[in-house]
Amino acid sequence: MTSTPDPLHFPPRFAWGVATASYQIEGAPAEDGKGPSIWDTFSHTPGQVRGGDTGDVACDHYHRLEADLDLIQSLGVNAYRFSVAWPRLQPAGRGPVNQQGLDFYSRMVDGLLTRGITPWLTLYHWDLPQALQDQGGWPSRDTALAFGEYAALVAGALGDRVKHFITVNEPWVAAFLGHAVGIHAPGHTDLAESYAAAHHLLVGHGLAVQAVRAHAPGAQVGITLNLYEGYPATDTPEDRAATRRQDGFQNRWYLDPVFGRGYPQDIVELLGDASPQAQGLVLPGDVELMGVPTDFLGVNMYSRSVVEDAPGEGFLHSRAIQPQGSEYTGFGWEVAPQSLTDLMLRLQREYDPPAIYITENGATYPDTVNEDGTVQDADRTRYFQTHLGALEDAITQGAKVRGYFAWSLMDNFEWAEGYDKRFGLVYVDFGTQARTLKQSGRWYRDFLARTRKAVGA
Ligand code: IFM
Repeated sequence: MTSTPDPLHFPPRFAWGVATASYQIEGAPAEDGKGPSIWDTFSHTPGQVRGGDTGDVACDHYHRLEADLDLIQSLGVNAYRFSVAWPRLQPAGRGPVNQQGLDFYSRMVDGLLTRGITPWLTLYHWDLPQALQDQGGWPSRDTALAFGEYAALVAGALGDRVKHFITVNEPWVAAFLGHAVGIHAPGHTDLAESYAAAHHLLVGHGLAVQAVRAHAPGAQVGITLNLYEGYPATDTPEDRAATRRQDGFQNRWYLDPVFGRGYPQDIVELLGDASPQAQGLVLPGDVELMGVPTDFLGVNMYSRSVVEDAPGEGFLHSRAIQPQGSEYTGFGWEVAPQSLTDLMLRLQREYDPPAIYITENGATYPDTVNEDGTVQDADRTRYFQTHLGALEDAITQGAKVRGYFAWSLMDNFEWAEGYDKRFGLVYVDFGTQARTLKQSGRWYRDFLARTRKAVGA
């Protein structure tokens, strides 16, 4: 059973934060020497993003940095997770740093530290330099090598002040939605290509960990995976086996290599010719590189999967279903807080990470601004309450969870859904750029204030 969270049950020095990503909030796509990313290209391709939306302006965060840092501070968080836009630093993906791009993130880091907020820097949240895509993108091993160089550059430039690095955000999304389903940049639809991309994202992760260790000594580094705990639709052996396959596809394909075990053999076999092994992409040393030890596992959790056997459907012969009687968010994702407890306990039991950070958790609902200017997002508020309650349950049962980042600080460019799907604690009027703290934002702020009081901070 999940409950409302008790501040006292979270460990001391817990990271309490909010999260964002560069392309989703910054705007300024061609300013101060920035090069184009695959998301600039993709969003400008007719028919790819709902309503023809692009990230050209987004939350205009690039021009509103100081005010947004004040906004973050007003929530009472002690940590902020953001991502660096690779093409701001290296406009063509390789080569010397673009100083103006670096200055922006340097100002951000200083502004956070001045406000008593710990920066959590994600190196890759999907905005690959277009120049690297033109040379083959993630399906090419060269992109992983370039990513290692970029990671060294960022760690060297900011590692004197940034002590927490996340290498890659959600490789499953970048690889599968970008290269097999085609609804994310670069918009390709080839299963084998998507597994080549996934492999190089994991190799790139390993190279980035090594780069952070070399150039930012003492910093902590890990990867963020989007994980869904799986449950069989019925208790039949067929549905249980299908759930295991789905888990291999979604979770174990990334967890196993990151924890040094290489790829799960059951999924390698199901993939056949599309597997990275069959494509000859797994080079000697790759298993060690992908599994290079990290300091924490970042987990993005939104929902669970309920799975039934479906012979002949896709290479997994399974199907995710939406159980009747459940509650769903505006994305049609089931609200399933108990699965967060189950997921945390399972990760601790099966992989034993040194620490787990929830690097994203949140919900989209169709918000409306009332006549008095308030946004009463009771559903989202309850979502945060119940998920923090579920996290508390996992912690009291032994999961080493050390931080939580709400997704997201503010409404932003939600990828293929454009501005239609709002995830923010803060409502953004995209016409005026006015920011309004929602009910959920007030709840989170007040919960954090109670937490600080409870621990005497
Ligand atoms: O907005 C995204 C984010 O960029 C990555 N994780 C999921 C969020 C909601 O879809």
